[in-house]
Amino acid sequence: MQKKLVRLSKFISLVLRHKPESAGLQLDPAGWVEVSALLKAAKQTNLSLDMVTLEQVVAENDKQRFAFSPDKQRIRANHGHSVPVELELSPRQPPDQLFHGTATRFLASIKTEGLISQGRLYVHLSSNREMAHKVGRRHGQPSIITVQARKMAQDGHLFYCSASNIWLTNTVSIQYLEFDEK
Ligand code: HQG
Repeated sequence: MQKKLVRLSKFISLVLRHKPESAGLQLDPAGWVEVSALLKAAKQTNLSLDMVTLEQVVAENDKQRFAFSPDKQRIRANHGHSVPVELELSPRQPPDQLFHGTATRFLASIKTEGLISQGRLYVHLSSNREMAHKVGRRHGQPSIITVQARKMAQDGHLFYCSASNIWLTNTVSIQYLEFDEK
């Protein structure tokens, strides 16, 4: 993504996931806002964002972070929320294993508490190690944790798959975790 689009994507992530009020916006219960309101909010923040550019941000986004409603009148974030939204995803059968990238400095705590969603609504999991590695790198020296997802699902835990292909679940207790380093 071009630098300009990355900057816009960060602004949109902030308002659609964490702080809509900071831009004078309010998300509906499913996380949507009117596109016209978002464009107006960007303008008030001195960001140059029009519909053509917004379509580019959505289409070229490396992680498919945002989705338009079918009529393109509304937009929402596909994952990453800290504000309470009901994404209306149906529970899905996960693959046998999913992966979580984290920083090595968090491992001791994770080995005690399991994976917790911290500020976000869900624990976010990747379907491949490469993606998990990238996610972990954002926090420091990366480490990949394997989650025995199918086993968890068999035990009654729910999994959702976002429109951006990220798996979402609640707390993952330590019995389902496997660590790379011994
Ligand atoms: C860690 C990005 C200590 C957890 C990514 C993570 C993702 C613990 C950090 C999405 C812990 C939270 C979410 C425990 C979990 N003790 N640390 N018990 N349990 N943690 O950013 O998963 O680029 O809230 O391992 O791609 O890194 O923004 O979560 O390191 O899909 O679109 O606490 O955000 O997407 O960090 O990232 P985050 P995340 P975007």
